Amino acid sequence: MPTIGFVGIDNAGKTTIIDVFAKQRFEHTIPTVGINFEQISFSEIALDFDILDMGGQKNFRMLWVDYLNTVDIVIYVIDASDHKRLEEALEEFRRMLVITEENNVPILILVNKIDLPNTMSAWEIGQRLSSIEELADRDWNIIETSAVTAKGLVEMIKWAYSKLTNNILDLEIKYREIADKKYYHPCPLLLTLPDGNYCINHDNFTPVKVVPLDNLFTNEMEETEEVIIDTIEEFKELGRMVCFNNIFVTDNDEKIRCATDQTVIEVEGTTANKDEYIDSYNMMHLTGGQMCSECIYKILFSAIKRKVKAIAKEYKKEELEEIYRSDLEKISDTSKCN
Ligand code: G3D
Ligand code: MG
Repeated sequence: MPTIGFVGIDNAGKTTIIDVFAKQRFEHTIPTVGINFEQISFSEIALDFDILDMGGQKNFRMLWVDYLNTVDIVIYVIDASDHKRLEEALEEFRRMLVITEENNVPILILVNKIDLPNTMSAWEIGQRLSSIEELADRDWNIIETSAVTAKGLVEMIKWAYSKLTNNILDLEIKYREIADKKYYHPCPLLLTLPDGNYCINHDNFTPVKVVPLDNLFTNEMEETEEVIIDTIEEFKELGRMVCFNNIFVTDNDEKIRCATDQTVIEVEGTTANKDEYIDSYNMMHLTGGQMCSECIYKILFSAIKRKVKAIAKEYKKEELEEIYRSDLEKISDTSKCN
């Protein structure tokens, strides 16, 4: 089984990124002690990876020497928001290059936490890297990622796949095209319940009526329209935006929309971004569909997390922890849907 080594100084985000795939949820991480092993299966591409999560704290970095010789590729994670520790991250990067020189394994650099404000870009960090002599003869690439919004994670898997198999991983959303618009059905924002209804909010269960999209474009339009209008009214009374069972995008759209009333899809005050949606849809497929609700919710709630981080300075530590905890409960509580 091929092995990917995740390396980088502590707090870069290695464990969080691995957890998105291995545990399919976004949780608080605890600092990695020593080395963690994970195995990840991508059912869509029939590929299993061993993952080595190498503790980045100073005491554990000597372990890199032993383990880096067992990996097939290295993913080096840098915290793009931590300007103060960039030098340290680059210094350890150089050390990693020396350790892996003989095996000459390909290296992917993740400029991570790109969702946070005032981050360094892949271009800026790439400039710094290009002056490192030891990197000159290596096969390397650099991308921006976020374990919170899932940005770049599909690209990361595509890169790993191509290095390990010499094939290109082709991931495309399978849309249906109707009336010049691309539809995905059913909307993955909805969790299917055993009784055929859908649950749109993990924390606040509401059964959602299913309105088949095809009827919108047939002679039965009148009746369907009534159903839609009724349902929209019903949900307006509940004070909540609702997507039925379809979403659509046009090439010009940046946000994803409900196919029935064309509103931008919003859950708990957070709008769903098309790119983030596409990334998470692809991740869902890579993991055999298991990621659907977790991943989508992770993305939707990431905006709340971003807001919390942005106003962090105005809060006391305890207040912040409380907000964080309730956010995380919303993300992970699927009990009311099941
Ligand atoms: P490490 O394994 O490289 O040491 P961790 O790092 O995965 O433990 O992550 C350290 C902290 O960074 C965690 O915060 C984690 O939630 C956060 N983090 C990881 N990736 C991202 C990201 O892409 N964006 C943002 N905003 N935060 C990220 P906590 O608060 O849990 O200690
Ligand atoms: Mg860790």
